[in-house]
Amino acid sequence: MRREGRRRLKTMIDRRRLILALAFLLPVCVGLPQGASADEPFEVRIVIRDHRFEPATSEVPANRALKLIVTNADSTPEEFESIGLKIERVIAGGKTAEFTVRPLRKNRNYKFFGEFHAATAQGRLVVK
Ligand SMILES: [Cu+2]
Repeated sequence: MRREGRRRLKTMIDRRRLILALAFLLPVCVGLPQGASADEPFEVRIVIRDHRFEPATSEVPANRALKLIVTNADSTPEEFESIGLKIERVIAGGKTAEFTVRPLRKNRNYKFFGEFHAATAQGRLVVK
């Protein structure tokens, strides 16, 4: 009987440990903001305005998929192009285009430009 009691006590302690562990872990999981997970693509928002990119330079994390969201705030179309990223798409005035970019290596730069206004529409991603 004493042995039985000890076993029950041990089970109770194990259960308490489990509950304690869950109590600590749960807020960690729930507390993460949506989209902050490293599995989710990192969002980069770029606006074309007056035939320039805003911002012209965006820092992005290395080794993580990216979602490039490019809004053309001009009334005229622009061709968003990047040779390094293998992107080329015409974005009509007032429209937004999204591009999925593979994880990139650290310390690289990827230039992009607006082919219809290449004199001013120049930008780059800097991978940190
Ligand atoms: Cu082109």
